[in-house]
Amino acid sequence: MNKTDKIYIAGHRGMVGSAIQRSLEAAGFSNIVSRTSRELDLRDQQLVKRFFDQERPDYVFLAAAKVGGILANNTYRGEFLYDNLMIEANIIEAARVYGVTKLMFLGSSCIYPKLAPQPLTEDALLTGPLEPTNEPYAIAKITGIKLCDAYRHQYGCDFISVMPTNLYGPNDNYDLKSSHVLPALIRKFHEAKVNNEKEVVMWGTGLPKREFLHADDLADACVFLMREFSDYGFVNIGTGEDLAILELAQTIKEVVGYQGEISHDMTKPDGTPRKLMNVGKLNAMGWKHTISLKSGIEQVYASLTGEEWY
Ligand code: GFB
Repeated sequence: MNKTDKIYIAGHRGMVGSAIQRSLEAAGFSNIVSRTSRELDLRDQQLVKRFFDQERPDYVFLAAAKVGGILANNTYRGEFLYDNLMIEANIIEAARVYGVTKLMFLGSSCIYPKLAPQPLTEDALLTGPLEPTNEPYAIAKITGIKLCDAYRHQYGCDFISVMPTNLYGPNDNYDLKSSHVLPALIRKFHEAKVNNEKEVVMWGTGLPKREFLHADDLADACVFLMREFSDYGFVNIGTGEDLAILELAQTIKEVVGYQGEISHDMTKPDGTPRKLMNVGKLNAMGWKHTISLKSGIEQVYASLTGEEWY
């Protein structure tokens, strides 16, 4: 990737896309194109083709997706499957037709079988049944990986895939119905502190374990892999460390400075018991995360002043 190459970031307003944009700009890349979802509906094949015809990007970061936490995934199952299939198929096909030099497709750690051996190595893909709460999203993301591999095989396209673990960072979603656990708990603890509430209700048992990566670390890894990785399959991106959701809640409680109790809403699902990434492949290539979970949460909490709900 040269500094003047034209780079299209699909999903530049989201947490991941905006982090990739910051990372590229900091590294001196100045020819970045993007469109909001209002300007370009990525589910519309004709519009996507027209955009690629006009802009002719050299590189594509495919970070646009319909995303959400466990409840949103489980509720809007049709949208999570259809929207994500359309977005990735339209962009990957247009990238082929309009001769994109290299494309990176971003997936998710939920592509792995629910009970795959931990930590999850890349070869565990398609070795068992998926976690039911996010099966539609996972199937769409698995299809994206397979599309990149099939296009590499049939057409020689340099299209690669990466699988990030659970993410957090600037531009996260704080809507309590659709968000992931980390932003949801930041909001819940903050509001409980401000309103002097006696308890914060978290979902499920708190026993499932999750790994969390700051979006800035993810973006750095994506730019690194765009340069260093060109092959079939994909590369896990994570920290290689996880903790129980209850431990996460206690960490956030401490950062926020909330003094009350934590209780559990057992009507909400736990989801997959554990999804810890094996990041051996990425580490062996020379990349490691730099932002610890505690300092990342402190950083996010300190910069929430602009958030509407805050
Ligand atoms: O982050 P999360 O929504 O998604 O939930 P997943 C992780 C765990 O935190 C679950 C618990 O066990 C939740 O029950 N949890 C506790 C909460 N309190 C809360 C809360 O207030 N809000 C939320 N949202 N969770 C998603 C997948 O799975 O992760 C997606 O559905 C994607 O497909 C994404 O892979 C990264 O980690 O379970």
